[in-house]
Amino acid sequence: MQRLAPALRQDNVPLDLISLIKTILAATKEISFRVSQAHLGGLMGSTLDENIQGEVQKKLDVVANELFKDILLESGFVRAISSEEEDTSVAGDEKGKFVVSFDPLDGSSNIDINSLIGTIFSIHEAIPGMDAEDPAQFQQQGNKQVCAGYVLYGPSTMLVMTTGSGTHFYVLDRTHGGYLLVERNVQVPKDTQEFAINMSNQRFWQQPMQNYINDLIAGDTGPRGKNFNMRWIAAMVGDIHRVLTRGGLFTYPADSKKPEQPYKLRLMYEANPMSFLIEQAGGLAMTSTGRIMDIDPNDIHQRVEVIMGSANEVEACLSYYK
Ligand code: FDP
Repeated sequence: MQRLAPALRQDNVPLDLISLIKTILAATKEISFRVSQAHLGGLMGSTLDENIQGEVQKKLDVVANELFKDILLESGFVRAISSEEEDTSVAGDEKGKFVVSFDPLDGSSNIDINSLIGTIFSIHEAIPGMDAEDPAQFQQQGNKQVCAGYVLYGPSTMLVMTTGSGTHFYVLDRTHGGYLLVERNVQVPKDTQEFAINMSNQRFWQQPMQNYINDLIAGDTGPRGKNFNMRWIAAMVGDIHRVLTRGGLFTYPADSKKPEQPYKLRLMYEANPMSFLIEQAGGLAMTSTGRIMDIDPNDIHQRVEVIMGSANEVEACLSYYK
């Protein structure tokens, strides 16, 4: 099995980006260890704080965020970072070539039940001549990402990453401490009979999504003429991993639960990196009105509607909005 650095060189990834990726992965190895220790390390439960988005921070969220922040800002490769757990972007090295957005631990509600969680990251080149302090560094579309990935802290610790030459799977080999390539150019099957959505929000969805899901549930007695299965891990990182592994449709649609906040997932460190991975694996990553990676970001914590996965099923879903 190939080690990470030669696999990246094979994809012609520049050396400075390889160095940054290795820096990110160093942090994930420590997070993987801490997650596996859980109660033993006294890291279960919540802090007394909320992040800027009003979500209660778990102790592991905070630890993972500090680890990432420190390692990235000390690396010299990074002009600025933005994180789910930071109110604003944080300046790094003025000479840093990259900006990094990350969700240090996605799926926080799974922490306490010893279930799937992961780290998501997205890398852009810094805008030449723009100050590290300037939050406009992050106003770049997803289609400008030079790398995106996630690390899943499951029964094995897996890295799923793209630098624009396909989406590849790696596994952390604890015997030598590095990530090994286990599957190159993963492909999301075009068709699927599996979908992932939080069904408890059904009454709050817009009519097109209500109609689409009703037709999936009707199965072979409805217009789709086939039965569908539903899966919901409740951590985007886990649900997208299943879609990349065996296909499926994942959606977090617009809803009217909180009228001031119609969308749940965040563009910069959830939707964009997952879109890059899904598209590089032959899937589609859309909102009901267009491609996620073509959205012009206006805020580091911007939220967005997400419909992604097997290409033909995403098209089928979008046809209900026409
Ligand atoms: P979490 O809040 O547990 O961190 O955006 C984060 C996220 O998890 C996603 O990973 C997940 O898909 C979604 O929220 C689940 O939210 P709901 O339980 O509110 O549907």
